[in-house]
Amino acid sequence: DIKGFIFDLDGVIALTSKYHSQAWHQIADDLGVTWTKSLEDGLKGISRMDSLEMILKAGNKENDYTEEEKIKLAAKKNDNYLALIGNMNIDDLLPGIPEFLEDLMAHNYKICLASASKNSPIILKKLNLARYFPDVVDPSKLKKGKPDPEIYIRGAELLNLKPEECIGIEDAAAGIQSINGAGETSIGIGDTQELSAADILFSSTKDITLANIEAAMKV
Ligand code: B16
Ligand code: MG
Repeated sequence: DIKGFIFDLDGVIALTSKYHSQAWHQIADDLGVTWTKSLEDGLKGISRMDSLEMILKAGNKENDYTEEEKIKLAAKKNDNYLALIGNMNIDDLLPGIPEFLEDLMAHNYKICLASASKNSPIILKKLNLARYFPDVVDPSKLKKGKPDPEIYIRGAELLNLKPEECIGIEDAAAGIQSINGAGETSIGIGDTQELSAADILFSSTKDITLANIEAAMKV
């Protein structure tokens, strides 16, 4: 039986994924790396330093920067990102998410956050959602980021549940891989092709309801 839900943040709860992309796009332009849709999709769910490595690799520049320079570039991306989310408020919540969280609370499901983002506590506050997430996986304590299963395994542990009692919700292929590797049920939000590994797929957050999930799990 499902007893808990583990949420990704960027791209599932709010459209911050768009701002992460814009912030990295600026850095890629500065570095002279061509920005493509596949690079943009590949960065979703990936930690800050791993994202920078991916961008440098796409431009064959992985050996051109010292560790110190890389840390500065990553810090610059975060400054770009924080500027972009400066005016974010509850209007930036994805449709259906507040209702779904209320419904989960009403049915006594356990809830936790498994975001790769070190900014997620600020964002939960800005979106007035902190009360739904007493449990948040700390991404700075992980050995490996998504697509490794560690973050979703840690989420189930925080909830005191077995992986098979948990559903993970993700917008990124790396995240779905992480949920599946943890032995949990995966829900993908987005594109069928990009998220073909998801156990259940919804095209929009509007469709994530307990009734729709129950129906999909019986099939
Ligand atoms: P930060 P998620 C991920 O969050 C984003 O999808 C990814 O684009 C970002 O690089 C990563 O967080 C790290 O974020 O730089 O804020 O620590 O999708 O796992 O909620
Ligand atoms: Mg995401």
